[in-house]
Amino acid sequence: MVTSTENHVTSSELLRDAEELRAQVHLIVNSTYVTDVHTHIFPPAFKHLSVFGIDELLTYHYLVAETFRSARVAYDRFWRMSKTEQADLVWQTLFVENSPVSEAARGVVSVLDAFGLDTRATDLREARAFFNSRTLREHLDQVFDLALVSDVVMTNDPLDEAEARMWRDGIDLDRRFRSSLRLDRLLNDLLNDGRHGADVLSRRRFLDEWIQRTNPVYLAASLPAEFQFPSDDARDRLLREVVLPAAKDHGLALTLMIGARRQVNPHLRDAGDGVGRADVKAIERLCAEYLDVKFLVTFLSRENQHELCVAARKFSNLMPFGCWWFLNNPSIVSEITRERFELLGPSFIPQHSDARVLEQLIYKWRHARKEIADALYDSYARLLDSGRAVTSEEISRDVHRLFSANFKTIH
Ligand code: FIX
Ligand code: ZN
Repeated sequence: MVTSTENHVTSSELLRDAEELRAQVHLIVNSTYVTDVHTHIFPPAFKHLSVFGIDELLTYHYLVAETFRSARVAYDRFWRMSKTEQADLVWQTLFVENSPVSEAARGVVSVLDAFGLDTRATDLREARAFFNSRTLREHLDQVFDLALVSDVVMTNDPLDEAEARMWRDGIDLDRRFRSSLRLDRLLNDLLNDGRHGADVLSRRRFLDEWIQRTNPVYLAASLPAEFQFPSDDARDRLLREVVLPAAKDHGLALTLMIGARRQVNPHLRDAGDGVGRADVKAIERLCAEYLDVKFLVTFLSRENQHELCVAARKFSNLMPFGCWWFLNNPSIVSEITRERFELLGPSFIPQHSDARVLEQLIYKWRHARKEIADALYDSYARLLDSGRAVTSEEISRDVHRLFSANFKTIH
């Protein structure tokens, strides 16, 4: 907890001056460690799954999609290139020939700047030399410190053979990395493979075995925009007969990420997914029927955000989290976070990074903290106008709740 600050405000002093209030909010938001509740990063023990450095940062699928909008390169030619060649093309296209003003491009600038590297370099020599000189373990510690991240939740797929093998062989897990079991293949791919409703018992056994092996903080799935509950399909049956009973029996929350339209343009590979507006009523029905299961929910469509807040007011087993993927832009993060404060007070999880490359933790959290601090300041300033000042102790309590305590309530 922050007890005093540069301008010598004591923790219990009422903050009646707007500028002092703003300074305190920014100071506290920018010094409180966060639990990152959904990422795709892995510790070094996961070998090739643990990725970092400039080539990985530049070949992030967000930037690949943007590169195709400006570079004259055919899909198959791009995919035949080595990672180094792809990174060179992305840098040349988005950072040399254009100003990197998109959120994903600015993110790379923020990372380079955090390490004191030239953000206007005309090639990647300096950046490559720097990242190659790092030992992964030290680098990992520094990235977590720079991002003020205490721990992260990985996305663990028991149906990915390479990852499953590592778990079976035994992994000495860095305690900052928590696991979550991702059930997309179990829930979605089955719909297409003709084995409708097949084998509920063996799937439950499989899930129990992996829950035991990986000790996850939650079970998770992403669902298409068309997701309905209830529904007369195999997914509904698997949810009711396998996933929800397993969540209940093991005391695990279910995280649902709804609204990705997979492979709208398959030529773009990982960058080829789009967005669709989903039906929030499906989540209301799920929460109403399974009051003893906790649900962490995020929607990809901006149009679903207000309804998600309203649903969360009705169901205390529903925890909205994050501004996912195409929503993770300052203007939209600002809008959603303000809407959530107004409808839910501090009872939500404002952001997750979705980082795929280690150093993305730095920019995703720095950028998010700015929007969260601005939105929180405005909430307190309105409160002040209405006749109630807050103390820095209360700000610390609220930020701690947003950044880690709300997540702890679900596991
Ligand atoms: O389904 C997910 O967890 C998505 O976040 C990813 O698959 C997506 O590709 C992504 O990286 C979004 O940020
Ligand atoms: Zn993700």
